[in-house]
Amino acid sequence: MANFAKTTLLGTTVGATGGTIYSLINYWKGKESHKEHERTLPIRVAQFPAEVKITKRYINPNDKTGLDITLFQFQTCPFCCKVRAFLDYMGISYSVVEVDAVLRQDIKWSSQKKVPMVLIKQGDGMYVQMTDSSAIISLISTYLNDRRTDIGELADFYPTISFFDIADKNKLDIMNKYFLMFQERTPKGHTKEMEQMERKWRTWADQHLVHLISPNCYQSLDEAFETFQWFSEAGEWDIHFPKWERDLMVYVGAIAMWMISKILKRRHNLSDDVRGHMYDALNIWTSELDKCKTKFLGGKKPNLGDLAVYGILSSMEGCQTFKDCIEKTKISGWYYEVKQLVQQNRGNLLRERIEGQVPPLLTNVSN
Ligand SMILES: N[C@@H](CCC(=O)N[C@@H](CS)C(=O)NCC(=O)O)C(=O)O
Repeated sequence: MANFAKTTLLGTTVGATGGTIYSLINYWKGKESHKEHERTLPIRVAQFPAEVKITKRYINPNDKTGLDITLFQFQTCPFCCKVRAFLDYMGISYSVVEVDAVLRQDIKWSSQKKVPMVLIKQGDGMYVQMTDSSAIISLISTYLNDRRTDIGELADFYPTISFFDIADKNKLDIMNKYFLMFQERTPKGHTKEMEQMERKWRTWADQHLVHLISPNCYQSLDEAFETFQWFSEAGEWDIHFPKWERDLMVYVGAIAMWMISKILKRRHNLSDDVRGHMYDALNIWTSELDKCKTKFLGGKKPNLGDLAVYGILSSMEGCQTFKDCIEKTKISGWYYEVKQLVQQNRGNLLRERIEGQVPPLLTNVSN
């Protein structure tokens, strides 16, 4: 009995001491780790990944930017639609790699697993790899404003930083992603207020509007299947993927997204009336446009705020949610005006499926 008491006491003491030491180590490690905010510059890739298949290109004969951009995307991902809306509106030529959302073979070479992702050729022939739709748009906009600095050099204005969020989770984000780096060359007529307004709505599009898409478009299993049928159509999956892969993407994707949308709905504190939240958001946007008393947020022409909201909404154009929004809100006038400009400025579509080395972007190619 005495032995048993001794052993118990010893066990408890060792356990308690071990536990305390462990907690203290974690406490100090945690404290220290909060000081470690890594800052990493965008990745450079020496050669275009040989195994990647270019699915199509948009070639604009009027594009004088000299940029060589490859966009890795899912056709109907809202963030990818945002990048395309921007590139198209700006009349920039680019190549597209349509990534299989389930198997993702075309981004296997990359340590970054999210789309949109771009590879942009730098002056030294290497490719700078950028992720995050807003960072991509800010980087290219910065370059369009001042083409004297190489795009590779400008990319270093957008490093990835690690930080701890309010739930003490270690997160990564891209610094300055809503900022255009005008340096000493601010465009004529550009004001601080305009910049702040543009940034505010770009942020709203990323932090609020986009989070309403999944809970709406995958609200029920029926709606999720209908949405994935639209993805298959819009992404031309019948051209790019064999039937088994297409079916896998539609069935696995629809069921997975239907389940994930429930988690997203809770995460973003949405009630069961998910359509109501979407209508409210669009009413906030159209009231802002009314307040501006101009056609677009950017005045006579769309700015990056208009293009962000348009791009995100365009991702669900074939879905029931979109049809309901057109019917139940005042979004359609502004939406179709932006769409017309985006389509009118877009380069000519050149379909191809090239394996291996990518030839340079061609110019003067017509449909
Ligand atoms: N903040 C990023 C979000 C990108 C993002 O979440 N993309 C999704 C597709 S819509 C993705 O790649 N998800 C795959 C994954 O998280 O592994 C951006 O603006 O580009």
